[in-house]
Amino acid sequence: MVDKRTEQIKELLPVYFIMGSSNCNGRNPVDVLEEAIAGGITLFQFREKGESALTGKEKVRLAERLQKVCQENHIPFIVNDDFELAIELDADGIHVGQDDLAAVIIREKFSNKILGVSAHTIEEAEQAIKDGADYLGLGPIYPTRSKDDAEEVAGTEIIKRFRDHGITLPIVGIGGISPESAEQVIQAGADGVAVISSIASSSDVEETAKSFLRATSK
Ligand code: 3NM
Repeated sequence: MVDKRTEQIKELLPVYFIMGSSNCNGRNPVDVLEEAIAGGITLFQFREKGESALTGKEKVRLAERLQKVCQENHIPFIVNDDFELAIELDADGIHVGQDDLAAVIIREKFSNKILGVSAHTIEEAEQAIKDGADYLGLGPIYPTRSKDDAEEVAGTEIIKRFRDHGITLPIVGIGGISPESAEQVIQAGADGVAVISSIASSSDVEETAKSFLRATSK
């Protein structure tokens, strides 16, 4: 039986937009987020990474502005990796990778918030499930330029493999996903797609977000 929390998480995942200031082609991230929300994104993650990433007070200030936009539009606000920031802002959730603070510790301190974990192997996925993850991020599905230390391209097969193994936790595919490829990711067994560049650097952010929504709701 699928529980209510799992169903609620699945509903948030179809078009999971991720970005920070360095992903927006010099545009104001607040404007980009507003346009993405107008196009129908279902969840947002603040991921301030890379060489030109903001730090300290500037990072917090941007996070607060983006969180406010999310709150006004009833889109949950997830923080990538930075547990202190997630606590400080009382974010709706946190997403961690395998090299970040252990999911089990976060779940202990962040008991009723959304917890996402990136996994690349069945073992990592099973550990994340034990630790109390709400969803798994699997990738990179396709080649990506948005993550310097990305693993080898896994293809949509990774999603099929995890589902065939009996993993029922909600899954988002991530890495190089476009509106054209999103449907394949869903067909492989994902509940949604997590996207940075295709939306953040689109010349028409709202229309691109709409295309993702159409592709994932087929
Ligand atoms: N994590 P884009 S790939 C943040 O494989 C991230 O775990 C990945 O950005 C993983 O949509 C990735 O621009 C980057 O390819 C996704």
